[in-house]
Amino acid sequence: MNAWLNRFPVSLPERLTSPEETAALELRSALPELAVSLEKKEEMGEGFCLRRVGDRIRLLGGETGLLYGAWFLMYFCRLGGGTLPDHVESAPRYSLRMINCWDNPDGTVERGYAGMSLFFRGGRLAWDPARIRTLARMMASCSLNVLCINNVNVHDPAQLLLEDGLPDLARLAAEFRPFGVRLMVSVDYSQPMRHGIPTADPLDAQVQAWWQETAARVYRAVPDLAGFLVKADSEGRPGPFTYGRSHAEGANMLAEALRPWGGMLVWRCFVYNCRQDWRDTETDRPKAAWDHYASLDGQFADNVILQIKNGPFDFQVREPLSPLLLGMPNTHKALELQLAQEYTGHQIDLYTMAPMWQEIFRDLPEDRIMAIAAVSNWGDDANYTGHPLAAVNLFTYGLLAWNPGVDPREIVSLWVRLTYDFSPEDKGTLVALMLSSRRVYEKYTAPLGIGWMVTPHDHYGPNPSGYEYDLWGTYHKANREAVGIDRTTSGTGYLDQYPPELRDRYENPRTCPDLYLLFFHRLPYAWRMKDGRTLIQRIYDDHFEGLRETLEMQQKLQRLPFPEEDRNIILERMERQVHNAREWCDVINTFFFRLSGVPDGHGRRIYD
Ligand code: GCV
Repeated sequence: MNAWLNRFPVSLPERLTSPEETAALELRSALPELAVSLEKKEEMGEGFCLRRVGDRIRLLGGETGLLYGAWFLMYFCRLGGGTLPDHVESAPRYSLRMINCWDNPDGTVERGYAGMSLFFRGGRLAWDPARIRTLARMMASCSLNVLCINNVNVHDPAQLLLEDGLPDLARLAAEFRPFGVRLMVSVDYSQPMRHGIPTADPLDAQVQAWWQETAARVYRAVPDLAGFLVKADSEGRPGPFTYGRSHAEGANMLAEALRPWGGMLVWRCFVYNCRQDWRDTETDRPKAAWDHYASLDGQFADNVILQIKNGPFDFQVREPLSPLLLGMPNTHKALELQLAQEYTGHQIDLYTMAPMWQEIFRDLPEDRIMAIAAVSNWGDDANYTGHPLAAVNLFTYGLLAWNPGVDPREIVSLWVRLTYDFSPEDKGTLVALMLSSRRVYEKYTAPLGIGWMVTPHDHYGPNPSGYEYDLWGTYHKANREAVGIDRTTSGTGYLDQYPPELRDRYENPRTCPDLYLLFFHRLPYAWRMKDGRTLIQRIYDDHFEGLRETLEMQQKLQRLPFPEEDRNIILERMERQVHNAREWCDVINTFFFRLSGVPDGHGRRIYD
C-alpha cells in the first residue's frame, strides 16, 4: 500500500525523458476521458495555470509546473463533487522544498522507523528501481523537489563524492529527474583530510582547491545537483571552529566551490554545547543557535542557506519557534522540520503533525525563510512509512511547502479522502482522530512544554531523569517544590532573543499559554493555572486524560474499515501505543507524586 498513490495506478515506461513527459503519461493514465493539452512555458518555472474552455482543459506551466499542475488536476477530478474552475493559477512559495534522509552507507537509517535505507546497502548506493520510482512519484505528487540522500552525520564520506561512487550517483539522479526532483548530498567538513591534506581549515588554499575540484567532479556527473548539506561543529562533527574560523568563513568556502555550478550550500544551525555539565546553570541550550549565528547576519554568501530547526531544542512535541528563524534579516534561511517521529512516537504511536506545523506558520511570517526542509520518515517497509497513517505527514509537508497559507487540516482531510474509500462519517472520524493525535500524545508524555523526559538515546518511552544528569543541556530540575527553568529576561535571558510581541507573550506566566508554561518558567507545584487548577493537578489530569483518550482512539480505529493490510499494522501499533501511553502516564505521575507528595485531587491511582 503506497497510501494516496494507490488511487493513481500507472505503469510508466522505464525511460522517461522529462517531467513534462511524466505529466502527460500520468494524466493519460489517470484521466483518459479528459481532453487536456499541455503547453510548456519555460518562464513559468514550477508554476502552472489551468484554463477550462468548455470540455477542453489547457494546462500551462514550466516543465515541472506541468507535472504539479497534472497532480492538481488529478486530485481535483479524483475527489469529484465539483466543477473545475475556469481558471486556476498556482506557484510555489518556496523554491527549495527539501527532504533530508539520514541514511547511512551501510543501509541503516538514523532515527529511521520504517525499515532500512531505500538508497544504500553494504557501503554503496544500491536501490530497487521500482521502489525509487514510486518514491519519486510520491515526492512529485506533493511538490517536493530536492532530496538529500545521505545522513548529515556523514560516517563514511568516501564514496559519494569520488570517481568511484559518482556513476551510481548519476544513475540515481536520473531516476528522480523526470519527477522534478534534484539530488543533494551531505558532506563531511573534514573530508580533505582523508585525501592527504593535513587540515580542513577553510582559509587554507589546498583545502579550497580540494573542494573546488570535488565540486567540479561531482557536477560533471550530476549537473543539476542541488548542492551540499553540512552539519558542522555539531554533536561531534568536524567544522571550522577547530581552526578558529567562524561559520560564515566555513560555509562561504564551500559555497564558493559550488558557485560555478549554480549549487547551494545548506548549512545547519544545530550547534550547541553537547558536553554540558548539569551543574552549570549559566549555559542554557535553547540560546545556543542565536548566540552562534545572529552576529554573523549579512556575512554569508548568497548561495548559502542556514537551515534552522523549528524549535530551539530538538524536535520536541512542543517548542516555541526558534528565534533565529525570525532574526538574521540579511541571510537566506530554511526551516527544518522532522517527519521521522524521533520524539513523537517512532511511527508506532499515531502522531499527525499538521496542527504542530500550523502553530509554526502562525508565528513565522512566510517571507522570513526562502526554503524548507524535513527529515524523511520513510524506509524500505512495504508501505514506505511504517505506520500507514504516518504517510499523511509526508503529504502534508509537501503541500504546505508549496503553500504554507493552506489550512493543514484541509490537507489531512484531502489525504484521507484520497487514501481510503470510507463513508463520509468514517472519513470524519479518521480525520478527527488524526488531528487530535498530537495533543493526545502530548498529554501523556512530558508535561506543558518541558520536553525530554524520554528514554535516553532511543527516545521512545518515559524516563523522567534519564537526561537530567547527562551532558546534553536538557534539564527540568524538578525538586520537591518546583519544576522547570526560568528562561525569562530575568532568568537565563533566552526570551531576550525574541521580537517584543512574542517575548511579551511568553515572559509573564500569567499570559504565557499553559502549553508552553514549563518551557519558559520555573513554577511551584501549587501554581494556579488559568483555569484555577494547580500545576501538579494539571499534570496528573493531562496524563490520565491522555491515556483515556488513547484507549478511546483504539476503539474508534478498530471500528474503521481499513483495507486489511493497513488494518493489521494500524491495530498492532495501536496496541503498542496503549502500552506506551500507560507507561508514560504512570511513570510521570509517580515521578511528580514522589517528589511533591501531593495526591491526585480525584483520588485516581498513582503508584508510590
Ligand atoms: C542526525 C538529534 C538526533 C540525532 C540527529 C541530530 C541532528 O540529536 O537525535 O540523531 O543526528 O538531532 O539533527 O543532527
